[in-house]
Amino acid sequence: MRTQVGIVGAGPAGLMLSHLLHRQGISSVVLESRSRDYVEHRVRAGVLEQGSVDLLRATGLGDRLDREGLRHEGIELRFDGESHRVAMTELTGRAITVYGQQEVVKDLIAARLAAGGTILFSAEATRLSGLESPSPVVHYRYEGRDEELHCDFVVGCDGFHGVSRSAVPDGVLHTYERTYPFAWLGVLAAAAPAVDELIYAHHERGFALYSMRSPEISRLYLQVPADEDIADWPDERIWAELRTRLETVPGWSLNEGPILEKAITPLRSFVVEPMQWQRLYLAGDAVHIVPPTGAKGMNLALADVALLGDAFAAWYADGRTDLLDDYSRTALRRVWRAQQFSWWMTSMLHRLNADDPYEAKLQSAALRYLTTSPAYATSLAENYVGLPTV
Ligand code: FAS
Ligand code: PHB
Repeated sequence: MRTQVGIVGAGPAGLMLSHLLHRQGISSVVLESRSRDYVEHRVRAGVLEQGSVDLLRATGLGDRLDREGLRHEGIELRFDGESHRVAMTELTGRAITVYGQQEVVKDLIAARLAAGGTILFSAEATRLSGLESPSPVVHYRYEGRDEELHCDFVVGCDGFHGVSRSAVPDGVLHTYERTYPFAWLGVLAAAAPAVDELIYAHHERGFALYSMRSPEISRLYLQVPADEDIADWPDERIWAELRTRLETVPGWSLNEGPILEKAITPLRSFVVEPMQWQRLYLAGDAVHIVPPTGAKGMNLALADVALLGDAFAAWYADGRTDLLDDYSRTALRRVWRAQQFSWWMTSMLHRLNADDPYEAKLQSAALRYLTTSPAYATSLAENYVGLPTV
């Protein structure tokens, strides 16, 4: 098989890139190791920055998003038995939209297939070769056979556990990493959200987050130890802990309902530099991971490929290499901004080490300052809704 841009991974990054390239008349093939049903039902992120919403609308993918997405102009911080709203739109003129990652993925797959695009599901990329040559190859396994995809460029959008990053020879990439001694236990529940904006709660027993997917579906998270076993968390224990950490203001209670899905996700901060080697470009979770406290994961993936889409368009239209050469440096500016913001939100809102009361006091002081300093609140707000430029 031959195409101009070979893309490994049908997550938000890979699918959006294929969509953007198509709009520029550039061919691409997306190889995805899982089935279509699996990727369309995988529960992950839920918050779209203003820039991501603008990108989806500008590329013809705004209809269902505008119909079903929930626009939020603020978030709530809960700590020390109080709740404080950060009026993000008032402070920045921009907003977020709550719209599940799997909905973004469904819309992108539908758009690609409707436009005659090629997405091979259950096609696992096994290795990359010829990346130093003008015609690299993606080797993949499909329907029991070893196949080859010949292309001009390969883009690794295959997430943290993908094969693309490991195709770069040793010594080329620099890895920056931070792991956290805690994880998130996330649940999807058939319960109408008791709030119309997200609640970020700092509690002596640990962090909690009240989010949602629709007027019928809530999405809630609890900070748990990194080595926690989900088997130790029967539904009733989850609800009891959520009540303890979130029902901290008088007269407010959360809505409970059947838990549809629950999982524990480790928290990690991770960046690989550069995001390109020879004819291989890397985007999204394949090169950077943020703890989800800042709701940046999916948005960074979309921002990376928005840059790449323009860079490939300049190459194929005018043979320009400047945008391709600048891709890594330009993308990394936004990546490190999001890394710092996500680490800051995580450090301020999670229970760090229980036997250090001084640290807990510092966290309360930072949270209180957010409620008294418009400048500090604006800093949180502008990072949360997404900075137009970085
Ligand atoms: P993705 O991981 O979405 O997509 C990569 C794709 O590549 C996958 O479909 C994978 O199957 C495929 N692939 C891998 N290896 C391959 C191979 N060899 N051949 C072919 N295909 C291959 N962010 C939030 O803001 N909120 C959350 O609650 C949240 N929850 C998360 C939970 C989990 C378990 C994870 C891993 C991430 C979560 N994130 C969350 C972050 C998430 O949103 C990511 O940032 C986002 O999925 C990144 O998108 P992509 O880079 O496209 O990678
Ligand atoms: C989510 O809705 O899944 C979500 C929202 C905000 C976050 C992380 C996850 O910070």
